[in-house]
Amino acid sequence: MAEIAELCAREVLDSRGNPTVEVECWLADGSMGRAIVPSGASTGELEALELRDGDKSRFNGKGVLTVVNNVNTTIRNALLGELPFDQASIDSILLELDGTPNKAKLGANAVLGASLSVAKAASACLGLPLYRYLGGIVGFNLPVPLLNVINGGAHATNNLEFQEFMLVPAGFDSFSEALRAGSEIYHTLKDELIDAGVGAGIGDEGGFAPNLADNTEALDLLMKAIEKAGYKPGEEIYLALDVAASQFYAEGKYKLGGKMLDAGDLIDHYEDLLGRYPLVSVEDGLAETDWDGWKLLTTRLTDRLQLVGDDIFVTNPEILSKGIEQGVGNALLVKPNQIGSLTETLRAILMAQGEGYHTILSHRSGETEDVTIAHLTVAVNASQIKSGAPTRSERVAKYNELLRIEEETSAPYYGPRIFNQ
Ligand code: 2PG
Ligand code: MG
Repeated sequence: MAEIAELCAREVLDSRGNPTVEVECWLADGSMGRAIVPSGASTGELEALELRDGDKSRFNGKGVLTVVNNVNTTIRNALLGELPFDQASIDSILLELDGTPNKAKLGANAVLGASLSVAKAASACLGLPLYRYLGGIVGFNLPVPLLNVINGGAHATNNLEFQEFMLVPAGFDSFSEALRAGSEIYHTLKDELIDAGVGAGIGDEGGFAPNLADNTEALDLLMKAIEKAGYKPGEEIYLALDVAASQFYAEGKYKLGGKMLDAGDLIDHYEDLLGRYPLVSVEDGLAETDWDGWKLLTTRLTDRLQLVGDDIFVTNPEILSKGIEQGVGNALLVKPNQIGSLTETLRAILMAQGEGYHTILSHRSGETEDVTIAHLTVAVNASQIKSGAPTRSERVAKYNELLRIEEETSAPYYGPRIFNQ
């Protein structure tokens, strides 16, 4: 029997140099699963609680020794002797143990680390890659990568309000060709930024963080780089934004380019951008508390744009179901650490897909070498993955894992089938 024989955690560093938790689950047969939990910067208000020590003498208060201790004592005691193969029952033990609606007692980072490490140990024990263990023979598509090549907002110290400007290489026959195009355009963009004298330093997700006149200049630079690299915008390469609008929203107004806009003005702006650029996706186009604005945005643009809910849904099945009922958005951004367990993450994904919402597995701005989201993407047939720029190992690790899966499975690329092509 391969029951859980040991569960242990340690404090490690994420890509921003902040501490985070790594959990190992060991089974009686010697199989091991290891998971590292990422961390966001532009977090949704209703995300499950990321527990930190608050002890200013270590890591500026960001240490996670309490979380490590919670895994090594309370969670370990509850899971020792359990079989790892029924993920739903493992996660319900964890949820009961925590007992709060937002995992405030043990910390969502403790619960998720444990949850994922058990799933990985189970897959190792069966000799299956994680995507196969979780997806069975049903998970077999390779996602379109959303490559964040210009960073702004909370992920950079430049002047761009929009957080992410992404390349969407959907018009290719394979994931590897799409990724190659993304990489080539990234390097062309770098030359362009140097030539323009606007700086080619990078932000948290590996994209460039130039100071530009406004957000539209970033889109113009992308268009130029796509063409200069020899690709066709609107045919091979599309554009996507994560506006992260909650970050510049206060008292019912959006502060953009020195102007105070209401939701309707901002929707007009997106409509204008749609006419000028091959824009296919806008994430968090309005603030997470602006539900009326979101309804208007969806009514007006749902036929022409993928409208992705990140901060507004926080991968929470209950909030998503409210969103579906009220006609909010048409796509779900999926971040396992927003909700804090694998089972709840899968529930949110299945709910979204059942309602015809696209699903996009996502990294966090503070990432690690952990590649779980690449496997999850394939397991659930998500049409897209968002893992930052095609540079920096914590970002590229996910794309590289998808290259391996592509080679292993000859899985078809989602590209040509999305965005109504
Ligand atoms: C987002 C994410 C990832 P963060 O807003 O979509 O790009 O950022 O992890 O900072 O919330
Ligand atoms: Mg986002």
